[in-house]
Amino acid sequence: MALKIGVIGTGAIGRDHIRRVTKSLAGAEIVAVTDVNQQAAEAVLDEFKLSATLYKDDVDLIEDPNVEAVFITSWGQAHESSVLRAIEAKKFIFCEKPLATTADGCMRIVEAEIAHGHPLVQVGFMRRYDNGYKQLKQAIDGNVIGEPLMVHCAHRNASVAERYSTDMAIHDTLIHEIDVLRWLIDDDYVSAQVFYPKKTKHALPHLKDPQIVMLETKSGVIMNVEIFVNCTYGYDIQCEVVGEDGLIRLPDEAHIQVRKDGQIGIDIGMDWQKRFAHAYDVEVQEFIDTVREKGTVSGPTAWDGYIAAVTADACVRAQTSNMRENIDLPDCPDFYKKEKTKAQAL
Ligand code: NAI
Ligand code: ISE
Repeated sequence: MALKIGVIGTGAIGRDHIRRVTKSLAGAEIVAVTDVNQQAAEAVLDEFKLSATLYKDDVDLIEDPNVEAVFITSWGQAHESSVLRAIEAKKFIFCEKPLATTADGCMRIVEAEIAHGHPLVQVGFMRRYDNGYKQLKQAIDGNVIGEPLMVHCAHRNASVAERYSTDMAIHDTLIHEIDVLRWLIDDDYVSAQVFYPKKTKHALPHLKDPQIVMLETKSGVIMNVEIFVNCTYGYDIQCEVVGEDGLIRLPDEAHIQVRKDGQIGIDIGMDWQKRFAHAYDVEVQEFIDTVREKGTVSGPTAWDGYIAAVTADACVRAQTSNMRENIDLPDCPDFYKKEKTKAQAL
């Protein structure tokens, strides 16, 4: 039987996940949708010729007994209440990043999931499913470069919407590196610091762009991440890990090389939808398969969402203090330690 999914938020990524579930993945169907912009939801139903129920809000959708799993792809501020309701209704949850916009909000979700007693929540940190990052992880775990010492990254968007603010460079953009670097190095953060290079003429007056964030881990690894969201030339994700015995670098997506008009060119794309298309497919397919076949979830957890939020908060503090901000992380609850071990065995 196909997994019956209800989608809350049918904007850019909600629509994209509906497309992949409907057109390219196996084992699931969209049975319900909702969006505060009801016309947007209707348009998506029409576009994919879905006979799903259109609900006026998330509460009714979550309570529909026909909905077995919920995709939360609304704006970040709306995530917490939908996740908490879905946990209460014992539905499996795939929630886009951020899990919640505050660390306290993420902690409320962690506590609700622990009280429920079984994992229900997967957070949409899709980079863990990207082939390139998986290869980096394998190399680090296989001791190919010895102990990692430094990580140099860039997260560049061609442009951003007018509403994008300086702190969104952390909560909305850097949050991907916060999660994936901690997963790669398997170490927690202890401090964060932010630097502002010369500002680009392409950023609106209210936005500081680019920014450089320095993160330090417990074992002393230093990571510098350039966030540049008006780089204009394309969507460009770079990651280089320098170890004691060598260096590994995230590969670019494989695309043909075009030699034309006296130049050599390789398409790098203009947005995240294209760059991480395969990672989103794998991430969502694994969610579907794990829920259907094992009655659980196995991807990035609510605890990972909480750690990312605490780290992001320290980075936001560092944006204004111009100081090195400490990151104090509590111990991982046994519930998530056990679930991590189980997920690795799946
Ligand atoms: P969007 O603005 O294109 O779409 C969000 C949709 O949610 C809108 O249609 C809006 O009307 C709807 N919405 C807002 N509050 C709602 C509520 N309470 N109930 C129902 N619908 C509601 O935004 P986008 O880019 O699709 O982002 C959505 C989420 O996905 C954000 O949390 C964002 O950070 C995340 N995201 C993740 C990406 C990734 O790489 N994993 C990429 C892009 C977005
Ligand atoms: C967006 O919300 C994403 O999650 C993209 O992956 C990221 O590159 C972009 O900066 C965010 O705004």
